[in-house]
This record gives sequence, C-alpha cells and structure tokens, in this order.
Amino acid sequence: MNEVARTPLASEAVRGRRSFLNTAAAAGLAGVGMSACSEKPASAPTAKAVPGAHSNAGEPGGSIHMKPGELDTYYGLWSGGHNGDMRVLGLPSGREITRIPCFVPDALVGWGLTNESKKIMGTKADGSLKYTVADTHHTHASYKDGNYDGRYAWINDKINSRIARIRLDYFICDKITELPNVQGFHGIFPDKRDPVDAAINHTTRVFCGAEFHVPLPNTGGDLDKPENYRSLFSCVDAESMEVRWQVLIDGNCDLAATSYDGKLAATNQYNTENGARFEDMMSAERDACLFFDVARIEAAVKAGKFKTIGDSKVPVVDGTRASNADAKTALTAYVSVPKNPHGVNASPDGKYFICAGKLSPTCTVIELSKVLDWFDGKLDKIDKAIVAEVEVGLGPLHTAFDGRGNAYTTLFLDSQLVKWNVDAAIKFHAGDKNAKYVVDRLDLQYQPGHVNASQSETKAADGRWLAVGCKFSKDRFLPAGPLHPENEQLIDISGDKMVLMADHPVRGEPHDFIIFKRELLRPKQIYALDEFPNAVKDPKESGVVRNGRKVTVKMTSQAPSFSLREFRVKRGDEVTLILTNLDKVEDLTHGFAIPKYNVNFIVNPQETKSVTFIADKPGVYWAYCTHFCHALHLEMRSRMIVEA
Ligand SMILES: [Cu+2]
Repeated sequence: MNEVARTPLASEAVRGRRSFLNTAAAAGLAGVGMSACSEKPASAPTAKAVPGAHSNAGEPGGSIHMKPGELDTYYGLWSGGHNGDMRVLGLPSGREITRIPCFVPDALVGWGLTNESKKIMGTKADGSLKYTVADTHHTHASYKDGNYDGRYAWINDKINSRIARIRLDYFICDKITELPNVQGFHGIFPDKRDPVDAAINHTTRVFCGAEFHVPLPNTGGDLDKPENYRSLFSCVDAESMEVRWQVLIDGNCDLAATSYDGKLAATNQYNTENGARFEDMMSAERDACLFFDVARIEAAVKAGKFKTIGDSKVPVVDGTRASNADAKTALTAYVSVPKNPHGVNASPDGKYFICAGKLSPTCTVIELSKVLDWFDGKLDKIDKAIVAEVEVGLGPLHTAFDGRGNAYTTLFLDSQLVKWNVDAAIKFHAGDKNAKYVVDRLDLQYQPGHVNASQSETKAADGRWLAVGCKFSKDRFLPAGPLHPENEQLIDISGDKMVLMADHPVRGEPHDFIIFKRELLRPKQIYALDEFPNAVKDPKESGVVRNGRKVTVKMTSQAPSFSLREFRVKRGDEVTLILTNLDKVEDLTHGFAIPKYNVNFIVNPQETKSVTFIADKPGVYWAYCTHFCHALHLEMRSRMIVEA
C-alpha cells in the first residue's frame, strides 16, 4: 500500500530555518559591516521528533492538546465553503495549518494576481479573472489499493460548476475544470480502481453530480418549459482533468459515492419528479439512489451511442429512467429511497452504500453485489438491493464508519450523532425485532451536517476520531458580531461510547472533509526550479529586457536581498516581472509587493512567480519583501523607477 514515490521529508534533507538564521544570516550581517554573533547554530527542529512521545496527546482517552512542538497524527482536508479554498488541519488538535486557494483570489500567496495562478483559474479576453466567487463543499482524495495514495485531492465549486485539483506534494491547486451544461455541481467522488482493467488499482476518474436542472443547452431556449430541464452526471479524467463523458439523468444529484471494485458510481437524488417549483421537488414519497455502470457507459461512448449538447464536445449518454428499464443493457439503475435523501456513503468493507433520509428519519442500506446482480439480469427488481431501511432519528444527513461494523449518522433536526450497527440493522429489517441496531447517541452543538471519521472513506477505516461540521454554533463561542462561526466538533469514537472532545470555531462555511493518517503524505517543502519554465536560475540572468512596449524584468531573491537593487521602465510599458526565489532553505519564503500597483505575492524556496501590469504611474516605487525572511527583512527591497 502507498507505494507512491517518496521524497525524504524536507526537514530531514535540509537545514532548518533556525540554523539558517544563525549562520547564513550572520554572514549576511557581516557582509554589510555588522559584527556577526558567534553563537553556535541551534539544532534544527525536525519532523523526526516523535509526536506524543512526551504526553498522551492523541491516545485513546488522552488529551487532544498538543504540547509545543508536538505534531498531530492525522491530516484533515476541509472545504472552505464560500471562501472558495481548501483548508488543511492537523488532528486531533484541530489546528488549522494552511489554506489552499483554489477558486477565489488569495492575498497572502498572490493567487489570482500572478500569471501562473490566473492561468489555472481562467481569465476573460481582457486578462481579468473569469470568476472571483466560489462555493466549495466536498473534498476527496485519490486512492490506491483502497487507501489514499497522497497524489491528489479534488474540491468542487457549486456556484460556477468547477472542479479543482490539489497536488498533495506541494499543497497547491494545479488545475481547474469547468463542467459544461450543468449548474449546481455538488457531489464529487473519485473512483477507487478501474471497472475493467484489474491492473489499474488506483484513481483515474472523478465523478461529479449536478444538482440544478437547466434547459439543455442553456442558451435562451425552453425557458418556460421546465419539463425539458435536466441535469447531468459528469466523469472527469483524474490526470488530464478533461471531462470524459456525461450522463443525462432524471432528478437532482446530491452527494456521490463510488464502490471499491470500481464498477459503480452513485449519486443520491431528490426531485426525481423533475419539478421546477419548490413544492414539486418534494411531492414524491420516494426518490432515488442512482447507480451508474461505469464500464457500460464507457462502452456506449466508444460505440458512438451519445450526443453532444451546445458548444460542448463532451459525449452525453442517455441515463434517464425511461431509456434504461432493461437491466441487460441499462447504463443506470434508480434504487428507490425515501423522499429527498441527502448523503450517500460507501462502507469500508466495500459491501454497502448507505443513504441518509433527510426528510425521512431513516437510513437505507443498499447491498452493492445485488445492484450488480440486477445489471447482470440476476435480480428481477432493483429495489431488492435494499437490505435495510431503519429509523435512526430526525433529519439524517451523512454517515461515517469506524471499520468495526458501525455507522455514525448526523441527525440535523435532533442535533445528534447516532451510532448504529449495520449488520444489526440488516437483521432488524429482515424481521428480527430483537436486533438492537442503535448503539449510542451523542448530543451535538448544533444542527450537524457533514460527518467524517479518520480513514472512514478507505478500507483502512480506523475508528479513532470523528469530526462533525455543525451548521450553527449559537452559544459555544464568544460573541463577535452578528456573524457566528460554524462549530466543528471532535469526537473520540475509539470506545463503545462516543466522547465529545472539543469545539472548534471555523470561518463559514466548511462542508465536507476527510481525515487520514499523516504517514500517507510526504509533502515537499522546497520546489524544484525545473517546475517553472520561466525560472530565473542564476542571479546573473537578472535584468530588464525590452521588446517594444513590452518589458520583462527578471529577478531573483536570496535573503536578505533581491538581485536587482533597482530597475527602470518607462511610463506605459507592459511590465512582466518574473521572480525566482533561489533560497533553498526550508521555510524561507519571500514576498514581493509594489506600492500603488496592486502587486503582492510570495515565492517559496526555489519557486518562480510572475506578474504583469502596466507601468502607468511615473515615479519611484519601493518594491519590498512582505514575508518575514531574515534579520534584514525590512531592508530587503528594490527600487522600481518609472520614467515619465
Ligand atoms: Cu525576504
């Protein structure tokens, strides 16, 4: 497992920042005529320190407080809601470590300002960003052998129907794809292996469910014919991030899930009535968990059995209920679940998908082998794949697992988490009224939405920690104006009884998240110069190159100075400034800001970034380092002279 290429932890390979500050910095001071202190370099703090070695932090029954210097044992990847980012937490402490900007500009790193980030985010013809708002909900990571492989994570933007990919080596967004012909892209889930090729036991596809119905194509026709509105279920290639295919469906897609054998993708659905009015969306007593036979869909695409919609070249196959009644040829199967369900989650034993009822107080357990039997013509009615439908409480929304046969479902209306045993629920449903499937209940604060447990979405579910995203914090934190934070609660699920460990206020509004063991990632802390085709690899390459009114300024940074003490351009020039940080020391990031020109971004060790602007204001502008780097950080600047 986890045989992805590994690099040594950066802290193992290079000197720590502290030792740099005490040696190289001293040399820098000497270079400008100040006496260097003769203190010996302090030993660098390294990640080799064993977390928990000096306390019981993180152990069952132990404190979740990390002493200074102690590292968490789990990563959490959290969606940032309408902040449009992904957040990285350490667990069990709940400390937020960083935020990864994806869809929305970020002032710290210069996301949305640098040319490199604008290319990923997408621009209009005039070079400005196509979108500056987003609404991220769900984040999931790539798999190998049924566990996370540390390559990628994906996150959705519901507002503009975009999917972003995060590289988990550098913790950066590297690609964004806008899905054609859909609105309200909500549920997202990567596949776990290939449905046909057994040798491909890792993620190659990501599935995306669209929630809102729209006219197809949505270019002004069928405005007043809601009966013609439809949504699509999309498949995105994990590597190229191109949309591979889409399926035309009935109903609105909610959450998505995939099977461990790679054969099935699914989305929970409400409004299978295809109503366009609020009341219509809740009229049917039962909606569906909609299954997709991935291999059959791809065979249909290969055989040319598809259409395209509008300007999009993406093949669209017909997955509507009416066209897929014959199991032997069906691309889709609509398993009936009580009205307006919400989450669908795959159990870590690979056997079941569990649908949370939302408007029904039930969870529905669907046995995947029986769904496959239906597609194979061995099961006469698809609803016979339902092996349990049991009452758990009011407003069930999402389910997590502990790997010991128990499910944990959030109850929005009851403000509770219910722990229930899946096998006992199946027995109860089969008629054994002595089967006690509810194991425990825990009050939450308040109105929980998403829930996830450590490793819950993998075969290695470890039943250690569980987090809940509560939609309302009410009285849990000091009041700070009318906007309340959301409340993320941490629960110890290692014992029979659930134990509430902590409240964490979070800026609105995270939705979904995943929690996994830190050993699954080996983040890099220093870039490779070759990652950037425009890198300025040597300070000697620095300078100003003019091509008509287009001017390129090449510069490097090495603490405590930029390679150009000053540079000159002319009023009206289009200036592209390229900055490579040649420092190789871990944690030695520089910033670069130009007053009055709306420029600020950071460059991490060995990273290159560029910005383009019109030098429309003559004068002297002190570009300076905005990210603390050195004892002479304040002096680190370059004089931009714009000649009138
Ligand atoms: Cu600096």
